[in-house]
Parts: sequence; structure tokens; C-alpha cells
Amino acid sequence: MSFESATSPRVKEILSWYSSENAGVLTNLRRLLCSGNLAGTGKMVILPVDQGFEHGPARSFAQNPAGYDPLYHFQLAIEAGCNAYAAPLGFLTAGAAEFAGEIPLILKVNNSDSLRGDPNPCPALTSSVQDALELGCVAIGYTIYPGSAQRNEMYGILRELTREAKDAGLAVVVWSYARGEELSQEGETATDVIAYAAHIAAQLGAHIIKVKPPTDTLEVGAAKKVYEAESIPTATLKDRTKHVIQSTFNGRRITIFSGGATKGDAEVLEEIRGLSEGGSFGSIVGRNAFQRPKAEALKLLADIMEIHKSN
Ligand code: FBP
Repeated sequence: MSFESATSPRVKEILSWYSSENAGVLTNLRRLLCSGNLAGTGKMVILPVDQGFEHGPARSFAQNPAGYDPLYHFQLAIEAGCNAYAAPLGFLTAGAAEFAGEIPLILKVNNSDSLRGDPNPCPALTSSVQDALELGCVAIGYTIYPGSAQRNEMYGILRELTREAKDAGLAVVVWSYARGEELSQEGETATDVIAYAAHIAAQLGAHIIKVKPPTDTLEVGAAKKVYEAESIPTATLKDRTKHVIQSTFNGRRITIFSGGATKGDAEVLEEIRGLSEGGSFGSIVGRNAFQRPKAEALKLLADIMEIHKSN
């Protein structure tokens, strides 16, 4: 793994936004920012592989059967020069010893399956801070669904887990996906909703926030009035991303965007360009990486990293 031993001025600046955290948390944030091909740039590309749990094995891995093997994802993330690899307990446990220390790991400590359609989802706690420590992880990852009738329970659990993770010197990554019976499907990625979901994650103490790319629509009536009155631009992905970044403490929290369902290279890269020009700190790309044959995935991830590096 490439790892920077000197801290670049940009990484120092980013870490200064977290200066009230303890040395353990800062060290682990630094590890994330100083590993892989983007080390030192202040940008990150993370490989997340929790889709087997979230969507099921065939939907996740049949397209590229190498992905049924947990070791494949460690190799892919390491060879691609990702900043980190994130997965639930089972996948991490299967390879954490073999690849010990080769790439920063993030343990996804809650998960939902999709066998029961739930309009107001609440993921199960599937592992712990202690598991993360034993696996040598730099961070825990936790999903919240703002908009779900069960959101307050998720926020309460995250509050306790965040306290525990920080006490252990681990960073906290929050997947913030608005979802619930009062939100339209289109509204889950509306610009006002994504900005709101990202802000909630920041207020809950997340060090790194992960949201979906915002689309050119507004969902909540009261917010829509303000966007219109204040002429907040939402026409381009660059504009929308800028607004999401502004909503996460005026850019003082690392906010990254997910890749979504598998699509063509050109479409992926065009989206990454818009996100990157809008100030995204990077990407967390799962299906668009592990559902491609390895050589194609490595090429696409390298192109994604180049775009982030150039902005
Ligand atoms: P992808 O790049 O495959 O979209 O991965 C990002 C991610 O957050 C995964 O961690 C997660 O499994 C998935 O998206 C969830 O997507 P959704 O909830 O929309 O099905």
C-alpha cells in the first residue's frame, strides 16, 4: 500500500477541522487520508462491499462471480490503491488476517437486508466497536435513514456508538440515506433532502459523511420556497454538490458520494467530474467496481482517482 509518511499541508488543514478529537481518532483519519493512490491529496476513494447483505448475493456478485470470494474485494481495493475497504463483519473477518495492515478497513456495524420491504427501515446492529478493534479497523461505518419513522432510534444508537468509537480512538463514517414512507422515491436524492441528510450526519458527530449524488429536484415544500427565494442553483451536478458540501459545516467535514447501480464508464466518469468540480472529497464506489471484470474495474477506479486528483 502506498502510504505518505509526511503530512501534506492539505491533510493538515483537513485534520485541523477535527482538532477537538483525541489523538487516536486523528491518527486514524490521517491513515485514511494518507493511504493509497490519493494519499496526501485530501481526496479519497473507498471500496464498500455490503451489497451482498443489503441486496443479496446474486444481485451483487453474479455479474462478476469473482466477487463471491471475500478475498477478491481486499485484493481489488489494494491493487486499485483505494484509501480504504468497507464491509460488514463476515467479509472483513474472512480476510483481515491475510491482508493485515495492507489497507485501512472500515467495519460496517449495521446492515439491512431487502427480503422484507419496509417503508420505514431501521438496520440491525450487526457488529461492534470491539469487533472493529479486533479486526484492526480505522473506523466504524453506520447507516442512518433520515425520513424513516424509526430514524430517532438510529440516531440514538449512533450517538452511543460514536461515543464508544471515539473512546477507542476510531473514526466514524456515516452513510446517510434519506428514506421513508413520506418521501417520494425521486425525493430520496432531491438536492434539499441530500443536503439535509448530510447535515444531520455532521451534527451527529460523523467524521466522514457518505451520501448519494444529489439530483435536480426539490422535495420538501418549506425548503423549496427558500431555495427559490434565495435562488440557490441546482441545475448542474457541480452546483448541487457545492450546496451539499456547504451544508456539511461549510465544507469542514469530509463528504463523499456513492457510485450507485452499475452503469457505463462514460456515465460514471461524467458524474464523478460534476461531483469533483463541486468540491466532493471523493467517492465510495461499490457495484461499479466489483461488478466489472477486475482489469476494467482497476482502470475505472484509476480514472475516478485521476479526476478527484485534478480538482
Ligand atoms: P454502491 O456504489 O454500490 O452504490 O455502494 C454504495 C452503497 O452505499 C453501499 O454501501 C450500499 O450497499 C448501497 O450503496 C446501498 O444502496 P441502496 O440502499 O440504494 O440499495
